[in-house]
Amino acid sequence: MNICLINPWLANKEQLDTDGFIPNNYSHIGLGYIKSALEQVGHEVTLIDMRLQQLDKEGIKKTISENNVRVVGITSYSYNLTPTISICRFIRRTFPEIFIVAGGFHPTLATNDAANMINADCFVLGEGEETMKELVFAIDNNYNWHNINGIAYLNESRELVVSEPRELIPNLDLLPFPYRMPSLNTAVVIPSRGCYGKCKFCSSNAFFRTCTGKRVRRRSPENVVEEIITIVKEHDIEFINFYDDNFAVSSKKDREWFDKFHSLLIEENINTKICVLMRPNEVINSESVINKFIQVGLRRVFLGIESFNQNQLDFYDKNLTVEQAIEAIKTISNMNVDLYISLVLFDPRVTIDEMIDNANKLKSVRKLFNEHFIIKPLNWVLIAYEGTGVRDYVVDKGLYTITNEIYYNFLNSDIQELYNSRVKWFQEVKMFSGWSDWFYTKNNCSESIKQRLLNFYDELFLLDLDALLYSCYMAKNGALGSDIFNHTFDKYGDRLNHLKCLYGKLDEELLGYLTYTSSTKWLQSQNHHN
Ligand code: B12
Ligand SMILES: C[S@@+](CC[C@H](N)C(=O)[O-])C[C@H]1O[C@@H](n2cnc3c(N)ncnc32)[C@H](O)[C@@H]1O
Ligand code: SF4
Repeated sequence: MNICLINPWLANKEQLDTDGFIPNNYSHIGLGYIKSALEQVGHEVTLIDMRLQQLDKEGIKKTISENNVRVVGITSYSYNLTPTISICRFIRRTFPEIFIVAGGFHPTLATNDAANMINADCFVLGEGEETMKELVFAIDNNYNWHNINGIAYLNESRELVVSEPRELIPNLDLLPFPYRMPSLNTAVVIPSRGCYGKCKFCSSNAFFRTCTGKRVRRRSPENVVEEIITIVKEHDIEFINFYDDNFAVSSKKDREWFDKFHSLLIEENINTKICVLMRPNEVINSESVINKFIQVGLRRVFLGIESFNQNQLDFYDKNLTVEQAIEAIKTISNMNVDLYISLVLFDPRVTIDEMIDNANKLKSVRKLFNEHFIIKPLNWVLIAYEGTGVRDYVVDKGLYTITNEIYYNFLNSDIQELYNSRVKWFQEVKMFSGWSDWFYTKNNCSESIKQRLLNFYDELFLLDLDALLYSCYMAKNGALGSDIFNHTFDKYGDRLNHLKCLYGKLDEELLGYLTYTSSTKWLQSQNHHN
């Protein structure tokens, strides 16, 4: 049967251009897995990545018409629900006979909402490889598909029906390698699925908990290395992003896994640059493993630090102390590997004193700045995704402004005023978020530009924190958002203008080096080619 899988466009073009650290060049691996699984049992599958291919609805229409498609599968996140709704509506109108399936994080975690908003015949919950194969088999043979595990649909009375949960795939080695679109110079590999963490804000934690079966599953080192070899041979790849939720190295079992993986990389003489995501606690006492990894290509570690305030960490159920967080940062920044940390400033219940504590500690962390470790500031707000504990908290406290929105009011009115002022401040500094990928850039630019960039980031970080602390004290004294912003701007406007000037000069000199720019160039060449 002919099937078309779609990764929708983002909410708007501005989001695409200001994704900050996110290069716009990843092929959607979740859909890549579904495509390979369906092809393995003989189906013809076309994958449309609207973002990567810069395709609009007409592009979808053309692909569906040319390929005689009977089933469309669309992936849906909470952050791009609006385009998902609009694309499904368009497909329904243009091709009423096509069976539409929606899967991914939003249908899994907000099934009722997804079913009522997205015009699809069936929603796949949890991991989709097996469910989609069974669904397509049933449709192909005119069998009843309503009893398949891991799905939901609206019945004739528009009531939501949810079938038995689908078990998580126990042995990931049995899956065929995911299809990947040719993309610039970066590939995503998923060596494991699931995480032992219980973070209250985390959709991934919530997603895997909706399913039955073992949550954390790691592919064998042999299987991961075989995929890497395939990627390196078939695609012109410079970076490989390991998107495990947590690349674990701390337990005895993890270290045995790593030793095998390490020896295979050496045996196969693989030379690539690898980035991993890790919980900070994994790093502590793991220097020797990480150093070994650096020898075979580890180039960047991403740590979810979240906050330097213990109350915030505790509210998130991060199971981490501030001391551990700082130790993890120190450990990595002393190594020959780049460090990226993820932070949250605002959450539904944060107080001004906690915010001040967090900002002051952040400022002290700046002392660790070096070419491996810089922090890009700007606005970090905890999002209350459906299915998470933070969402439950927000609902419980009646903090929602609009139903089905991920945004909320803050419990504390001074934080609300501070936030309102920061939204305006962000308008002033958001131009800087276009600096896509320092870690990539610095390896490609001259020593003098590198130094100027480092100074620029340092000044930007300090300015943002000084402005934040100043705003916090005003909010603590009961000032309103617009006053907080105006006074902060009066005080820091000159420093901001100085940075804008620096930015303008660096921007011109750096055009050739940014991944952001090169991926834009690549997209243009693809369009030209088409
Ligand atoms: C890689 C990744 C990225 C990459 C690439 C994203 C991409 N679209 O490919 C980058 C770095 C670009 C990225 C960015 C962001 N991400 Co991200 N990212 C991930 C990560 C770590 C892995 C995704 C992945 O490849 N998983 C492995 C594959 C196999 O799983 P999958 O894609 O979910 O697909 C499976 C099932 O969901 C299902 N399925 C999915 N779609 C469909 C469709 C059909 C038809 C069917 C049948 C089944 C099905 O079957 C698949 C196979 O089993 C996840 C966390 C996670 N554990 O998944 C977060 C995650 C998806 N990201 C998230 C977020 C919030 C973001 C950002 C908004 C972060 C930010 N603040 O900027 C941005 C937005 C990106 C953008 N603007 O497009 C959230 C989404 C929350 C939500 N509820 O929607 C997640 C869950 C992280 C989290 N802990 O909350 N991300
Ligand atoms: C893959 S984790 C980082 C690595 C590792 N799993 C960890 O938690 O330390 C993803 C990061 O995205 C951020 N994040 C996840 N869910 C979020 C949400 N709902 N709102 C804001 N940021 C979020 C958090 O900072 C989190 O650390
Ligand atoms: S450790 Fe990271 S991936 Fe795991 S639950 Fe917490 S935020 Fe999510």
